[in-house]
Amino acid sequence: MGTVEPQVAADAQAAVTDGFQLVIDALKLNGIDTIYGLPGIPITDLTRRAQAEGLRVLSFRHEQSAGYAASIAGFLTQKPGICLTVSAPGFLNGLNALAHATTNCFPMILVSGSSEREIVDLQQGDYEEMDQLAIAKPLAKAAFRVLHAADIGVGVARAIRAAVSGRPGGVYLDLPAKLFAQTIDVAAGRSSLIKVVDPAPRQIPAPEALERALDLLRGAKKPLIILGKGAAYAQADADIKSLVEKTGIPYLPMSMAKGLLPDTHEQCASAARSFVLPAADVVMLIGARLNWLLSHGKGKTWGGKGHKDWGGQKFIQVDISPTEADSNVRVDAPVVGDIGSCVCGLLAGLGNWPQPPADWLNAIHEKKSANVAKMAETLAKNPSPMNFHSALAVVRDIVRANPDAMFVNEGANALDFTRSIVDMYKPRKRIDVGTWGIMGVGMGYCVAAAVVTRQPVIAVEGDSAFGFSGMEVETICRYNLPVCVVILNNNGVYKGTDINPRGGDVAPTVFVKDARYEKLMEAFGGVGVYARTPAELRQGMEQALRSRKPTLINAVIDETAGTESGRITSLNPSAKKK
Ligand code: ADP
Ligand code: TPW
Repeated sequence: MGTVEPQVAADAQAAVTDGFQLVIDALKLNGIDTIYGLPGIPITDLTRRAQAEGLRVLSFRHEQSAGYAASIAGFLTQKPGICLTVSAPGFLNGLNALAHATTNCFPMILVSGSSEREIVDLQQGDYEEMDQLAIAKPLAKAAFRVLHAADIGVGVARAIRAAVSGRPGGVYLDLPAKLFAQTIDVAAGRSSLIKVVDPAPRQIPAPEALERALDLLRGAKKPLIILGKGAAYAQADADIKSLVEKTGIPYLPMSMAKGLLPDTHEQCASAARSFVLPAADVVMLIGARLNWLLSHGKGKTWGGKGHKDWGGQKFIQVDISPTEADSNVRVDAPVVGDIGSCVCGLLAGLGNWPQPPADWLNAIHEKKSANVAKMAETLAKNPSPMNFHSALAVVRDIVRANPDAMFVNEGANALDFTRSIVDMYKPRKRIDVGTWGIMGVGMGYCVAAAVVTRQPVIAVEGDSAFGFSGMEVETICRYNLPVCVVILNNNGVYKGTDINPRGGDVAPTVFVKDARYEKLMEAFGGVGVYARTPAELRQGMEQALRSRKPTLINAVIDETAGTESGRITSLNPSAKKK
């Protein structure tokens, strides 16, 4: 081989691109500006180079938190949240979040590096060997692997389309280590990339489906609308508000749909939930499934005689998934399409809409008033030590004064009480445990919420719930995010008073008493607050929102407060023999 002139060598070098670069280019071309991940073989250089190319690369302490962050970024932005992990164990740590995204209908792409295919497939024991694609498939909406640099553009395009089109979900993209260093001609690389056109196409509902739904709703004596997180995701806020207000129909927001219309809205029936569900005759679900969170549309919650009996309601279901209707009970009027188009179609067909019968509205109003008054009495009490109610009365005031703040919530009692006490005023502010009632989303959600919305974040966490992602307070401090974590600390899972009848170890639900969680935040330069009274809690929260400094408030509450599993005690299997 002869020697090569230096200039020629430089030109030759400049004329090729590699797998690292093509992944970055493909993401950027599709408007993706943030990666949530954790570096290591084989993706460390990908994180460095992505950062050098202007992508925001947020590094977490555990892939699960990075994954949850990506999933909720997807929910908030309608763009797939990207989680980047290393092979086998990193991939598995991220997989929980991928499954969570699929279950919750959030668009997310888990991108994992993987080991050498030839060795993995012959099971010869590679570094972090695992057939990741096969493992991801059942938990993802779709899963792809790219073997050649020239296919990176297609791989990323397919992943984006799969994540955001139709019912959104989690997508897995497998990138073997060898791919990153592969080089191809720059021009060929450039032309292999795909800018996805119309990644989530509108899906227009059939006119007869709209008519069927409107006919059913028009004839109802006791109509009810249920808004789910699909409705929040759809970002059709103004039309949803119009539909609710023009029809005059009372509505119930599911947890993450709170604030789609302000919870203080006259038509909001949350405070009369147990009255309206069994009493309603026609129920229109908009982006909500009749899963366990709605008692499967039957049973006593819905006025059915027995555990599994239909309560007699007729259902209209507005959903993008054509197979969702009839999943639990008969749906008389499915309206299949994207919520924006469906709601727009419903609005157009309203005509001269008759308001719901006054006796229905009055009955709801009465129940609401009575329940609100009862709750106000409870909230006004100031017991010592604090309990869930007296602490949450403070949180409720702070959220009312800061309606733009994002709100993260997880725990059992800490979740259930907060959901019913703390009103939300704007769409997509409340993000929580979702369809699975999962613990561990907390700090990952805080990071993504702060980064995506640039608003301050308030997180109300059970002490157990917080522990699942607690180390990410370092991440919050590192990026100096305006996050105020409030731990409702009752010394354990559900509460802190269980006793081990045999002595020795403490009971499985009990933690170290009077743990000083606030010091964890101080360890990384954030602000820690130890709050034993509502006044101390209020002061801490106000200061956190003013300063925008990472803050953790350890709100000590009565360790006897709380019930097993919060409001879902009945889901615990109970043995006949104790
Ligand atoms: P919740 O837990 O709030 O009751 P679910 O997660 O059970 O809500 O239901 C959300 C539903 O919304 C899913 O069935 C999903 O298919 C649907 N969905 C999500 N995005 C859209 C959209 N853009 N248009 C129509 N339906 C959607
Ligand atoms: C991934 C089971 C549900 S709620 C909860 C656990 C462990 C914690 C409740 O205690 P906390 O709240 O947070 O202190 P509080 O107010 O009731 O005292 N693992 C996962 N997800 C779930 N849901 C569990 C376990 C669980």
